[in-house]
Amino acid sequence: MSSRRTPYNARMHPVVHNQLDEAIDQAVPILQRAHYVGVLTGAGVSAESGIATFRGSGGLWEGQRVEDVATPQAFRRDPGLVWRFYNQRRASLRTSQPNPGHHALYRLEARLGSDRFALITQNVDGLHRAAGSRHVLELHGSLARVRCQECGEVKYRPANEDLPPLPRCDRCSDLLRPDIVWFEEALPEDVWTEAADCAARSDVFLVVGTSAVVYPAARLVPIAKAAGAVIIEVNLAPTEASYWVDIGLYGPSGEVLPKLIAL
Ligand code: BJW
Ligand code: ZN
Repeated sequence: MSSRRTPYNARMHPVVHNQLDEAIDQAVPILQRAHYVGVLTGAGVSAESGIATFRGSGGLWEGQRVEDVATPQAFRRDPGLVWRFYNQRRASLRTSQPNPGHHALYRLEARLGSDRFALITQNVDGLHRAAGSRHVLELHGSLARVRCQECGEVKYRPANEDLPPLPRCDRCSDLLRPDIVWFEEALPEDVWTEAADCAARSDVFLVVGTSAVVYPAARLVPIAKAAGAVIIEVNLAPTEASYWVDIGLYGPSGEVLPKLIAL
């Protein structure tokens, strides 16, 4: 067969592919013995659902300066531009479904019980809950909620609902904003505190599909490590978190997680 026809994974990563099977075999018994499993996910876990990641080629921010759309200053300067960006993202969710990676994490929680499992996500797409996961901590907010910039009221507005170009609050008529954590904004304190507690309680901590460059989310990895967790990374390639990682499973999470969790 010519190299043009060889499947991408086999052509680009023949050695890594063999190592992947061995690494999964190593990770499975560790996961089976775990008493408490914490998971940190990022945009990569939703890539196979057709949702763009943030960084790198084809990333959401390749054609868009982050400071033009994902900061409070940007919203003050041009709320119409920011809402156009978020309304496009809400619209793209209408055709997105959870993929086998989301489903595998749901099965892991179902097997352990929600009191022995926490799914901490940086994603705002709602796909973990759509897959059935229950103990989900959304660090960076949700595309399915809006918040009044004046009175702070938060409303659930699912992505299949059209919003006007500049939506307004029913209570005080001021401008609504996406209930998303932008750069330089604090994470919701209760969510962050619970996430840090769960990381510290984990004896296995999975880091899935995140570049681990955004703080404070990335701090959860050393928090779990310092508390004695085995750190397992699932990603296409090593990341900033890899320094802390005990077992690296380098392949698409929609393929790796079902194997890891089925066994
Ligand atoms: C696959 C795959 C497949 C692909 N299978 N894998 C200097 C040092 C430390 C911190 C700072 C600093 N300067 C500024 C800060 C603070 C800042 C920060 O961290 N900046 C860094 C970028 C330097 N953090 C903040 O501002 C936070 N707040 C805060 O710190 O408050 C205190 C404060 C107050 C006042 C002043 C300063 C600080 C808030 C952070 C909020 C981040 N929000 C965003 C945008 C939300 C809006 C939106 O969604 O539109 O959240 S940023 C963006 O990045 C988004 C994501 O949740 C987040 C993480 O990205 P993620 O998920 O890791 O995606 P990618 O694209 O980076 O990576 C994808 C990965 O998947 C890759 O590794 C691929 O290989 C992999 N992949 N396909 C498996 N199939
Ligand atoms: Zn209001």
